[in-house]
Amino acid sequence: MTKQPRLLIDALRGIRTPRAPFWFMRQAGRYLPEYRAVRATAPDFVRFCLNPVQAAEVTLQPIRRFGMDAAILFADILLIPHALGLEVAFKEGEGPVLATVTNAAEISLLEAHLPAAAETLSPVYETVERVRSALPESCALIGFAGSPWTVATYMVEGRGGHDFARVRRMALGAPQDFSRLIEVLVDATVSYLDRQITAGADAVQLFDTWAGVLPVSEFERWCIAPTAAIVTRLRARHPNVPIIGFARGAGTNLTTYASRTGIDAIGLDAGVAPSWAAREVPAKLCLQGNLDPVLMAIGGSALEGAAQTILDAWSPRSFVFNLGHGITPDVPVENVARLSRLLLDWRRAWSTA
Ligand code: 1CP
Repeated sequence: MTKQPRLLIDALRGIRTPRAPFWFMRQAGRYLPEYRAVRATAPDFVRFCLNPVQAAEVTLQPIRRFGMDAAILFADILLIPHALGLEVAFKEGEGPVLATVTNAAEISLLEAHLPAAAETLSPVYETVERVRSALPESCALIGFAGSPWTVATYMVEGRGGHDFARVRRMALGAPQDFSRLIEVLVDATVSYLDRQITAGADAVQLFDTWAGVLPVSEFERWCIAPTAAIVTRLRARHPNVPIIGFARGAGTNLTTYASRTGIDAIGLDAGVAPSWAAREVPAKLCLQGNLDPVLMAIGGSALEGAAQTILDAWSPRSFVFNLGHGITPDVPVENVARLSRLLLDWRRAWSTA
């Protein structure tokens, strides 16, 4: 047990903390000059993620500057396809490029890599150990993985979110093959997150960045069911480690996502009105989000006003302040510092309980 309480973990467990804990998606990254300096010395992005000294350093950088309540492990959701033997490259200005998975034979090849996949990623667990021992006791460490649907979109499309025609066609036209792919990803993700938790992660987040691509009729099968399977299996091994689910763009599907996946906290994107979430998400779930990241680039009273709207709407509940999506490279460091100060100074009005 920790001596000092971790605000983030309390909030994720449903406790109304004196102030809202905060962290920002993609809080390590290209908007920070000290990140760019480390990045410039790495041969490529995958090797950067698998270098525990460098990955630990960039995980800690935003905490030193801004004092967030949580660090998020520096890694990438595409390390699982890499560990399953798929070629993954990050091209300058182009984002990730992957060898594509198109048929049953290629899925069998991935399956063959499954027993060793979690072990291939052991440098990540060393990063977790290094970060946990360097972090202030009161700061939580969040481990993460992509959700199977989102990771599968990259594996079938071969790249990021431009056109989801191939993955949609595979899910609808070859559902048996596609569900095998999803099962491989569920297994790999459970082992990977299990190892992150054993190494010292205090909570984990599942990123379903492309959940919004799924029509209602397929949302249950490809988003909710695999997420619920991961949650059930992780919880059996680690009953006290909170799990955050982030199904970006899921809109009205969020209510079933919240109630049927078994997650402890729900990450919300900026398309969700804070007042809607306060009303519609079951009270036992912690809310996390959901400031428009563009406001982080703009700053000033627009940023502070929108932050205040979230604080006011969610004050009666347990919540974690975050962005609706990741910080972009154009965000001025000063805006992150300003918002962090505002959040560190904020106090819950207990009378609204
Ligand atoms: O050269 C660079 O610096 C590359 C930029 C970058 C960074 C900083 C990539 C490539 N990944 C990361 C790190 C990363 N990725 C983290 C670490 C924590 C942090 O930065 O604070 C995390 C949590 C992720 C997760 C991730 N990767 C997601 C889910 C979250 C989200 O933003 O929706 C996704 C979709 C990815 C894929 C990916 N990796 C990198 C890029 C540019 C992308 C997105 C490409 C696309 O739009 O499809």
